[in-house]
Amino acid sequence: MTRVFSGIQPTGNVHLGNLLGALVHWVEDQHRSDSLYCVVDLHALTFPQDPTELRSTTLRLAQLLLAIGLDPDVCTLFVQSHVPQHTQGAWIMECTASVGELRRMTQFKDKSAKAQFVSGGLFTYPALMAADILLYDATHVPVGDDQRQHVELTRDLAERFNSRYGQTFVIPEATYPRAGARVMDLQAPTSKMSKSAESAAGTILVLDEPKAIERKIKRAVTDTETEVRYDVAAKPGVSNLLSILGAATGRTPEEAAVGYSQYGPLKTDTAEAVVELLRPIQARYTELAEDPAETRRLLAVGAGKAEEIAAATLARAKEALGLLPG
Ligand code: ATP
Ligand code: LTN
Repeated sequence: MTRVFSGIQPTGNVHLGNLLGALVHWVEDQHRSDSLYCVVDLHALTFPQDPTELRSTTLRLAQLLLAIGLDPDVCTLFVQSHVPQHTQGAWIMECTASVGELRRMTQFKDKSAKAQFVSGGLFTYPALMAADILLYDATHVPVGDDQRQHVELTRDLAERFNSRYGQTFVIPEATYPRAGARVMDLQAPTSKMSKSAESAAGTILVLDEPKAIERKIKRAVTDTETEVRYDVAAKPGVSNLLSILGAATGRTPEEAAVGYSQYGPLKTDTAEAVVELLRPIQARYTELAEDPAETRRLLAVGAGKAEEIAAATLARAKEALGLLPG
């Protein structure tokens, strides 16, 4: 049996790139594997957060994940800080990783170069992520390209621990979304759609109103030709619209291109497809948002299921390390 684990940080708003590049695959995977999905609020603390905002973003992200189709009867959905084994496992992983290894993480280099305040947690972040994964004996970790190096490090740490202390952790493997799932910025189609983009006009949020979605897609950057063709290098803007249209309607970008000879109709249909894709998600989200107590109940059930697995793995690791049983 495969076991899937993945995490998403409760920072900023979920955009179409997160949805098509990652979250729709989570929804599919839950039916194929034993899956755990985690709102990684402790990872968000690597940068100072406003407490009120963090609390509400964490709850809203969980509601959005439920609205997208994660079914708490099928998968395990929980909040990282609700399962205390994550921080305990992180310490063990910090003591397994070398400073040199952590220093080589490109995400740390990028983020610390831009930050005014660089916390110790930002540096040890990959050790917490390794603990997230290893505590659940995950075999597969669906992530975007940016997390590739962190999953590689997780494998190295698990192997090192196992060879020092005996077989304890399962060695996980990263899985990447199929090609074409990388959604680009509508205003700068050679960069990925991102919550930290310069212009909000290039990013479609999952909770954007239909009018806003239509406006953003209508104004999307294309090129001076008129031909509709999927060619990422020569026509990044048009190709991005075709991948979005394709992903929203279950087709490849090439299939989506058939029948278009002008940009106008392509944009109108892409906007309509995105609005239709998001409509049921937004409706379910609105319902869930009216009953925060129910979401918190579901998260408590998820945390209970997660803790059962995490506690057993942590006990195994502590025993292997020679920590005196309490
Ligand atoms: P941002 O660049 O907006 O900060 P992110 O990568 O930080 O986005 P996360 O919340 O860290 O987003 O990641 C959630 C998931 O969404 C990750 O698996 C990430 O790879 C994926 N993802 C983010 N942006 C895109 C995109 N434009 N296209 C496809 N997948 C994406
Ligand atoms: N670092 C990831 C989020 C994350 C994660 C994980 C992903 C934290 N723990 C475990 C997969 C498995 C990010 O920033 N996208």
